[in-house]
Amino acid sequence: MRERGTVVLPAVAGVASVALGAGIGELVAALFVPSASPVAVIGGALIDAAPSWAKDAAIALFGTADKIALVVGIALVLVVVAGGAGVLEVRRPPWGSLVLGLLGAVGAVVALTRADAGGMAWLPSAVAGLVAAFTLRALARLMPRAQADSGPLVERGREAPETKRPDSGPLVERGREAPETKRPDRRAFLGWTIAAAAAGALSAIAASALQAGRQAASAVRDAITLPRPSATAPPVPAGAELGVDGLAPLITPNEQFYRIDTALIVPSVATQDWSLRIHGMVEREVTLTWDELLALPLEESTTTLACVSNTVGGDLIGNALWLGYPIRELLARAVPSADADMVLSRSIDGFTASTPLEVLTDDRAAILAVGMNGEPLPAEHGFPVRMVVPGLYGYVSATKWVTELEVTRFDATTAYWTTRGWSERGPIKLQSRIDVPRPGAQVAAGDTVIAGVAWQQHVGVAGVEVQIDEGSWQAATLATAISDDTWVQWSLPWTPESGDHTIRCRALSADGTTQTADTAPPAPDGATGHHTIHVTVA
Ligand SMILES: Nc1nc2c(c(=O)[nH]1)N[C@H]1C(S)=C(S)[C@@H](COP(=O)(O)O)O[C@H]1N2
Ligand SMILES: [Mo]
Repeated sequence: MRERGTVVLPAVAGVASVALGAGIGELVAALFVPSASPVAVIGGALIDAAPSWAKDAAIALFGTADKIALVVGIALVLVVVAGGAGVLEVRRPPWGSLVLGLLGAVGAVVALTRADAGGMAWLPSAVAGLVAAFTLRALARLMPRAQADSGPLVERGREAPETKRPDSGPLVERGREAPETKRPDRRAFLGWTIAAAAAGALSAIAASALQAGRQAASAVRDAITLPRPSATAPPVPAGAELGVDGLAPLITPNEQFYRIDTALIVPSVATQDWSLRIHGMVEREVTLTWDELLALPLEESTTTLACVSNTVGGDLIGNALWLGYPIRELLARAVPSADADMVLSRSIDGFTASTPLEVLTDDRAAILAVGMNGEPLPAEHGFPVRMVVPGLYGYVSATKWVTELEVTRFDATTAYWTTRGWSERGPIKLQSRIDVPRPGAQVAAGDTVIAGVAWQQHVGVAGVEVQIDEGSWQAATLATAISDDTWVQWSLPWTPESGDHTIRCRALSADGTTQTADTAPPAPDGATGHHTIHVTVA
C-alpha cells in the first residue's frame, strides 16, 4: 500500500509538469515559430522515421484519422514518461527533472532537423523542457512527506529522519528541509499541481487558437478569384454518372477527397510568398510567381488521383476537375538537358517526388494545379499550387505546396518515399472496386444492382466483369468515361437467391490487359488482386 501511495502523487506531479511545459512550448511556438510546435515536430519526425509497414498499418487502422491517432499516441507516451519522471524525481532527485529537460533538448534537436526548420526551431521544445523540469523540481519539493521521504536516498540519511530534525539546527530551518510544521501540506501540493496542469491546458488552448488564427491566412484563399480557363475540360458525358445509391460520385467533392501526406500541420503558404523555381539540369533557370502563373492561359482537366497505399477495395482515390498550367510548357522554357530523365518536385515542407521527365513532357494533362472543382486548392490539397499528373500514383507525381522542380536523373537522386523502400516509379495499376452492395451488407431479396468504379489512369478501362459465387465472369455495363485519365463507373443488375454470396470484380484495360487475380500489398508499387465482398441476402 505504501508503494502505491508513494507513486501516485509523484506521477501526478510529473504529468502536471509536462502538461505545463508542453502547453507553454506550444504557446511559444504559436507566437514565435509556428512551424516548430513541439508536438508537430515530434509527430512529423515519427511519421518520417516510421517503417512503411507501420504507416500502412496506421492508414489501414485509422484511415484519414491517422494524424489524430498519432497525436493521441504521442500524448499517451508523454503521460507515461511524465509519470515515470515524477516518481524518479522523488526517488533520485534530480533525475526526474533531468529526464524532462533532456526530452526538451531532444525535441529541440529534432526540430532543427525538420525540412522547414528556421533558425529558431529549437526554441519551443527547449522552453517546454525547461519549464517541465523546473516545475517538477518545485512540485517535488512541495510534496507531502510520506511521498518525499520514501526514496532510498532519504533512507540513506541525506535528509535526516523526522526525529532528528530538531537537532540539525538553523541550516535546516533556512533551507529545503523546513520542519514538518512549515512544510506545505497535501492541499498546497495538490493546488499547485492542479494550477500547473490547468495553466498548461490554457496555454495549449491559446496556442491552438493562435494557430487557427494563422490559418485565417486561408482568408487569403477565400479572396482569390480564379481566372477563367483558356481551355475548358470536355463536359461530363451523358451517362457517365450512373446515379446508383452508394456508388462513389463521378466527381469527388473537395470535402470528401482523400487526403494523404506527411504534414502534421498543413503548410500555410501565402500566394504573395509563393514561387516556383525550375533548376538543375536545365539550360536556364526559371522562376515563376503566383501572379505570373495566374496570368498564363490555364487549362481545365479531369484527373483521378490515387494513392499507392490504397488497398484493394480501398478509398484512397478521388476524381476532380483541376485547373492549371501544363508543366511541359514551363519545362520547355527551362530547356532540360538531353541527359535528364527525372523531375524531382519539392514541397515547401521538404516532401519530394520523382516523376519521369517524359511523363511531364508528353501530351498528357500534367499540370501545376491552382484550382480543384472550381475553387482554389483547399489547404490540405496543396494550396496554392500542386502537381497533378494523370497515370502515376500520388507519391511520385502529385506534390502539394510545390515550390521547386529540379530537373535531374533517377540515378542521381531519390525522392521521399523512394528512400523508404517504395518503388522509384509508380504507374497506376489496373484496378476495380465494388461500392454497391457494401461488404457484409444484408441485401433485401428481389431485383438489385451491383455497382462500382474501375480505373487505370492514362490507359483507360475497356470493361468490367463480375463473378458471383464462383460462377462465370459476367460483363458489367460500363458507363461512359470522362476520359482515359479518370475512373469509370460500372453496374450489373442482380436478382439474388437468399443466402450468403461472394462477389468479385475485375477490370479490362484499354490496352487489352485483364486485371490480375494475384494479390500484392501496396508496397512497393501498388496493391493488386480482385476486390471481393461477401453479402447476405434475406
Ligand atoms: N507536399 C506533399 N505532397 C504530397 C504528399 C506529401 O506527403 N507531401 N503525398 C503525396 C501522396 S502519397 C498522395 S497519394 C497525394 C494525395 O493527394 P491528396 O491529399 O490531395 O489526395 O499527394 C501527394 N503529394
Ligand atoms: Mo499516396
